[in-house]
Amino acid sequence: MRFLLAILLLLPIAAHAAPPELVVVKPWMRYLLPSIPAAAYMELQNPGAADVTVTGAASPACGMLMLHKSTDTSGMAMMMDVPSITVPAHGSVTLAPGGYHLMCMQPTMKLGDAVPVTLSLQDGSTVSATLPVYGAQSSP
Ligand SMILES: [Cu+2]
Repeated sequence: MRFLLAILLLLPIAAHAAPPELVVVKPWMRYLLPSIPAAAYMELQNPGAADVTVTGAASPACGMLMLHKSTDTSGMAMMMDVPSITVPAHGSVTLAPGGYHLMCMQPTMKLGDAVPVTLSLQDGSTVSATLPVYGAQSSP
C-alpha cells in the first residue's frame, strides 16, 4: 500500500512535459573583418517528439545576433531576417553558407577564438554552444 502511494505521488512529475531538446552539432563562426558581420553556422537536431522553434540568438561577441536566411533568386544573392527557425520533431535544420545562418552584427573576435552563443527557444528555455572562429578560406 505504501508502495502504491509513492507511485501515485510520483505520477504528476513523470507526466510533466519535458523541456524541448535541441542539440547543436558542429557549430562554427566565419569571421572576416571587424567591420563586416560574421556568420554562425551549425546543425540543429531535434530528437524530441515535438517541433522546437528558435526565436532568437545572443552572443557577447556579436552585438546583435540575428536569425538570417540567404536566398539565391535568379543569380542575385540576398539575405533577410527571419523571425524564427523551426526544427521539426525527430528532424534537423542545417545552418550553412547559402541558407540559414546567425548574423553576428558587430563581431569582436579573432581567428581561433571560441565564441559563446545562446539560442532562445519559443518556450522560454535556452540552448548554449561554443563556436570556434574560422576565416574566409577555412571551415571545419
Ligand atoms: Cu546574414
